[in-house]
Amino acid sequence: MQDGEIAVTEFDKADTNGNGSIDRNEWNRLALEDRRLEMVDKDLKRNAERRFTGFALAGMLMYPLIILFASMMGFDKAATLITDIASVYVIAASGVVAAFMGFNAYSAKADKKKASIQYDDRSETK
Ligand SMILES: [Ca+2]
Repeated sequence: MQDGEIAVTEFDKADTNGNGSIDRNEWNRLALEDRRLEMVDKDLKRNAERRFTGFALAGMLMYPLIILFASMMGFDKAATLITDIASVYVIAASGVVAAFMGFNAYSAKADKKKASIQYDDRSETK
């Protein structure tokens, strides 16, 4: 850093009026931004989980068709090999789907209780 440059820290960004401390309304702005980022994160996580579970389910449902297709195309060796791992695959994929359903139900209950940083409503006039 050269002379005359001032490093802008995360604290300086949060201290919008520059008085050197985080006031209630500045804190509330931080809390709001935190909640917003939390919601964006959760949304991305839900989408990823849903897509992953969708792929697992689609693979499980298409499995018999893939075996049929392989044997119709004359790949008998491939059909036999796919059939051999079918039992393991179906159990694993249905486990993924069951876990998705279970954790969704669990986290829906848990989310009602928590929020990371609290909104401070003492500065609001009542
Ligand atoms: Ca301030």
